[in-house]
This record gives sequence, structure tokens and C-alpha cells, in this order.
Amino acid sequence: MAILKAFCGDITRLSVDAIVNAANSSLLGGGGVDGAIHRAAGPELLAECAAIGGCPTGEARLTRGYRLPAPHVIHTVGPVWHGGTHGEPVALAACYRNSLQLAQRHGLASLAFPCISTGVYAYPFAPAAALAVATVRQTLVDCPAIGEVTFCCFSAGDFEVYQRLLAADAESR
Ligand code: AR6
Repeated sequence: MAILKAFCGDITRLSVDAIVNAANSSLLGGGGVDGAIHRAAGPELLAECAAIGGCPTGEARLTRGYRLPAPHVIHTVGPVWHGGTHGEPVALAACYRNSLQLAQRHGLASLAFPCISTGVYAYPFAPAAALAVATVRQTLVDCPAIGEVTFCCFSAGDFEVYQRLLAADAESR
């Protein structure tokens, strides 16, 4: 059974097999966690991303991590929140599922996710977090290579939400 954990801090510091980037569909960098990852990885990451040629919402692409402690980055594109009736939950779940399945195909055993879409893309935090934990738990059933998934939070309040969700998840098994 894979371990799910929450961490509060900067995702670029984590030594896991892959960190996930909350990118935009150009894959050419931006603000928030995307900007932090590109700054920490160095310009080689942007060059590799540019060669990929973009990524649709809900899908995921793998690159190297360059100067990051994590040897790989999985770039996924979350939905922009437009009120919740424009397919946002389906697209957000696809981000988590496709990132995990990509990691599984490449034999990556440990992964860290940021709280995708909950910054600039304005997805409300609590439902995004609940969807993230449920989707990861469900997808891991078919991902035996993955032993550990970290939900990387960037504020104490966000971290508390995940701690509550993960305690409930642990109690339910
Ligand atoms: N480590 C971990 N989490 C972080 C970090 C960090 N260093 N920095 C920010 N966060 P956002 P989105 C958290 O806006 O909503 C970019 O410009 C942040 O507190 O980075 O998916 C892209 O290029 C929030 O909880 O991503 C896209 O254009 C979470 O990361 C757009 O933003 C996600 O916030 C994507 O928007």
C-alpha cells in the first residue's frame, strides 16, 4: 500500500523521483510553482519544455529535473476555475491520474504534487484537495511501482486541510 503524506514548504527542495509542475498549456513557464521550478531547475528545463510543444489541459509530460534535487519533472496543466460547471473537476482529476500513470510507466517510485489549479487558476482549495486525495488513492491501485506520494502545500492552512484528509484516508483502511 503506497504511503500518502503532506509536506508544507517549497516543492523545489524535495528529493523525490519526480516533482509535478502546475504548468500552463504552453509549457514555457510562468509564475507560482511553475516559475519556482524553472528558476531552480535552470534554463535547460525551458529548452526541453519548448521542444515538447505544449500540453493540453488534464494531460502530463515528463522532463528531466536538471539542477533540482528531483531527477524528473512531470508537467501537468490544471483547469482554470470558471465556476465549476465547465468540466473543472474532471480535468483536475485527469491531471492527478495522468501524472501518476506517467510516473508508473517510467518506474518512478516517489512523487510530489503541488496543489494544482489552486493558485492563479483559482480552483477552490478544499474541493481541489479532496479530489486530489481521492483520485490519487483510486489511481494508485493500478500503479504498483509508486510507493510514496507527497502533497506539497505552500501555507500552514493548506497543510492542515491535507492533514485532515489524509487522517480520514488512513482511518478508512
Ligand atoms: N512550492 C510548492 N507550492 C507552491 C510553490 C512552491 N515553490 N509556489 C506556489 N505554490 P499556481 P495554478 C502553490 O498559481 O493555480 C503559473 O503561472 C500555490 O500556493 O502556481 O495551477 C502557470 O504557468 C498554490 O497552492 O498554479 C500557469 O499559468 C499552488 O502552488 C498558472 O500559474 C498552485 O498555484 C497555473 O495556475
